[in-house]
Amino acid sequence: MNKTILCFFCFLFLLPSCRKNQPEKPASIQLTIRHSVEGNLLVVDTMRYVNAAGNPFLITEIQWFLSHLALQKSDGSLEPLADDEGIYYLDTDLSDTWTIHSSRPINPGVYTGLKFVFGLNQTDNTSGRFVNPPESFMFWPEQLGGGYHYMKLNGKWRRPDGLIAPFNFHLGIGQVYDSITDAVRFVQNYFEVELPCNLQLKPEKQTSVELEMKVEQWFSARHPYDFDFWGGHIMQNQAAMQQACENGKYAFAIHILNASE
Ligand SMILES: [Cu+2]
Repeated sequence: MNKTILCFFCFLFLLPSCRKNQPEKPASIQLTIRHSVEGNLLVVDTMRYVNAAGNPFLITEIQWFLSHLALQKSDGSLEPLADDEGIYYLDTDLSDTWTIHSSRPINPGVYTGLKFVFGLNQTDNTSGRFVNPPESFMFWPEQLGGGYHYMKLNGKWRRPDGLIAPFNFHLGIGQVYDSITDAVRFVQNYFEVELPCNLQLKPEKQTSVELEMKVEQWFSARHPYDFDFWGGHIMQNQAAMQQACENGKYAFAIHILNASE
């Protein structure tokens, strides 16, 4: 066999294996945040909702952070959507905060879950981190533990005496005060959310996913949250914030919208 023919056969033999070694082109993902009450899009500023404790209430706005957003594989490994801490500020009044795009190449493949931190973890939650509004407006007072609100969920409820009272359902670092010395211990109230899904990301394709916050769950999932009992301000009430966070773990759902061709 002459050398040219031999080389040609070698080339044919090597070609498929060369192809196999080429890395797959990355995928991308777009996450849209939807705030709902009992399955319907949140309608603000009207007294149309009643929570599990029987309080008629309205919502004026919701501002919150989610961070460390990542897709999860069946072996538990994570594919983060960003190279940094992946901190996102979401605001029912600011529509441009409702969409999150992956900012790094995402490995194509099958993912079985979406994972994120509600709020900011202890390492990320440092005072002065955000210098510009709206994020900077989320600061949490230094004497209450510092850093930032995880969430400001603001609204009003109708008290049994008929008066409409404002509530600041605000979550952040909690405090436990020693009854004798009055020394304060801070409590990290952030929590992780894991949402199972079956997501197949294809090379060079953008997949759209909806992350739903089921607002009513904050007041009902595990504890009927009673505004008449807790009052309108809970930033210094760790018992109330704990109940809220235990409810909040069940306030999220994921929906796969489409994988664009
Ligand atoms: Cu507050």
